[in-house]
Amino acid sequence: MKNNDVKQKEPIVTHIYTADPSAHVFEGKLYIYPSHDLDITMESNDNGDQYGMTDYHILSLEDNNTTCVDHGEALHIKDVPWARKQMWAPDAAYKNNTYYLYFPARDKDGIFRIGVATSPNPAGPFKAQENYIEGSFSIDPAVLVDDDGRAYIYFGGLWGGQLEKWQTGSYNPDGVGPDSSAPAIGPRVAELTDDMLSFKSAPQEISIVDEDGNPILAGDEERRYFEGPWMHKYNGNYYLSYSTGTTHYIVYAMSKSPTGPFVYKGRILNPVVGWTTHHSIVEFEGKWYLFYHDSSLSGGEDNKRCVKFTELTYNEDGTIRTIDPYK
Ligand code: FUB
Repeated sequence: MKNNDVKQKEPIVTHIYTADPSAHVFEGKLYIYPSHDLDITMESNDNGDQYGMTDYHILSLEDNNTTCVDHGEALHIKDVPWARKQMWAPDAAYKNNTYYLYFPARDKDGIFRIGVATSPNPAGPFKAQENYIEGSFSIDPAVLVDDDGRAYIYFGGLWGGQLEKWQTGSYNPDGVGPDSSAPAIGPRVAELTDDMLSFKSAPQEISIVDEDGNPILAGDEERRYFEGPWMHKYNGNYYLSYSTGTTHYIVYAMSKSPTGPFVYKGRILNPVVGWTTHHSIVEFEGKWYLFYHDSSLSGGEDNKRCVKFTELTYNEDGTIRTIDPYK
């Protein structure tokens, strides 16, 4: 792979703004499923109104030294019957000889839901289901198809992602986060049905604890879950990695089970230029890579980001070495 030897990592594409990269190896290539940031200047707010995305473009990298291919528009919001605005961070999965694109958007009532679209090709175009996944809410879906064929979807994000509003199991527009001394809100996980289009049962909250088994608290902003979950497996362990939002780290926790509880382990990526940080982790041709974004391409505008990647390495005990994006 190129880019690994340069200190200032380069964006994988510069003709469009991209963010929230979910990387997978499909058909021997690296496919990247990012958000497609609009080329507009917007003031940032805590509700995320500056992220007004309307479509997805899928990117691919063949191997060493190939340029990244933009496969064009794979899905537009006008072709998603239930969605009104803000197509945020997507993910993709392969099963049943079909590619599935999972994506969040606000529905007609302004509530974030998660939809799914299908295609025979990893680069799309994708055809959306008529309605969002029943029982879905919030943002940032990430799907793991486990070695036994069972598939799990992880999701959830605070603030604009509305996760605070779902603590009772139904939508409370006035819902706020817990006190700083109470356990933090966890991401959600649901097993997917065999056709990958529905939840098998109601989503469960994932517990993230410290090395002593105590829950990470809401006030522990350097470790608590904020948004952008990713799940990968290495040497039989499950790694849940995520953004800490307000403190701008990508951190991770480990478990022997895909549904946890997960034990907090440490930082993967130090803060990048721009408010958000969002990543994925993938193995390709015997090496592990971290895909992430920053706002360097736009000179620091939060809503105009660019996807980058770098190599990720493990220590002997399976812990991950922290990456500084600019060293
Ligand atoms: O791209 C919009 C939102 O910003 C994503 O859903 C979050 O994870 C953050 O990156």
